[in-house]
Order: sequence, then C-alpha cells, then structure tokens
Amino acid sequence: MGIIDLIQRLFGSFDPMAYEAPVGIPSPDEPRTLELYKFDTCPFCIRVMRVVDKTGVDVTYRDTRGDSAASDFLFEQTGRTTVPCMFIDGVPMFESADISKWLLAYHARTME
Ligand SMILES: N[C@@H](CCC(=O)N[C@@H](CS)C(=O)NCC(=O)O)C(=O)O
Repeated sequence: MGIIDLIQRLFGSFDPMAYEAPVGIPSPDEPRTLELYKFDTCPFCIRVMRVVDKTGVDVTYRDTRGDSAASDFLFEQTGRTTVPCMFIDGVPMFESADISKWLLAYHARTME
C-alpha cells in the first residue's frame, strides 16, 4: 500500500497540504526533532509507527514499557503516561490520529 492509499484508508479525504497544526503545536513546514513515546503492543502506537514506516520520517522511538526513564520523562513533562505521545521540537502531542496527520503533512511538506 502506498502513502496515498494509507492516507485514504486512515482519514478519507485528508489533504496534507491543507493541514494546519493545532494551536501551540509546531508547524509541519520545516525540519523538526521528533521523538515518539510508545510501547509495541499498543494498537494506537502501531498505527502511528506504520505511518512513520510508510513515510520514512526520521523519528526517535522511546519505549515506555522497556525504559523506565522514558516513562518517567513522559509523566514529568505531561502529567500523563498515555502513549502514543510525540514530542515535536520538545512540544508534546497526544492522540494517534492527530500525530498521524501531523506526520503525513510533515512528509508532504518537507520531504516531497
Ligand atoms: N485515543 C488515544 C488512545 C491512547 C491509549 O489509550 N493508549 C493506551 C495504550 S494502548 C495507554 O497509553 N494507556 C495507559 C495510560 O493512559 O496511561 C489515541 O488514539 O492515541
């Protein structure tokens, strides 16, 4: 399945070029440092990691089940332990659908 098919399967008519990041979240228009807090049996994390694989976006993974420092960091920064959470230049974003859309826009606008 290609990237266009993946977008349609996940989000129907989502247009990555028209996407606007939520208030407070860095825009997907320039290179960013991306860190994804996740664990491997979390279905929402798997969905985001699939988008990462398909797009080839450079994301550093932090496993909150295998690395207690990662889990502690996530809680200290956000007051939550929910994954997936992606830090975009240090700004945390929750919700797999929101993270996936941001990644698809980032791929379309900085890598294509
Ligand atoms: N609606 C969220 C659901 C995230 C979620 O429920 N994550 C679970 C793991 S599958 C979790 O982190 N639970 C532990 C917690 O919330 O502390 C999304 O789509 O990202």
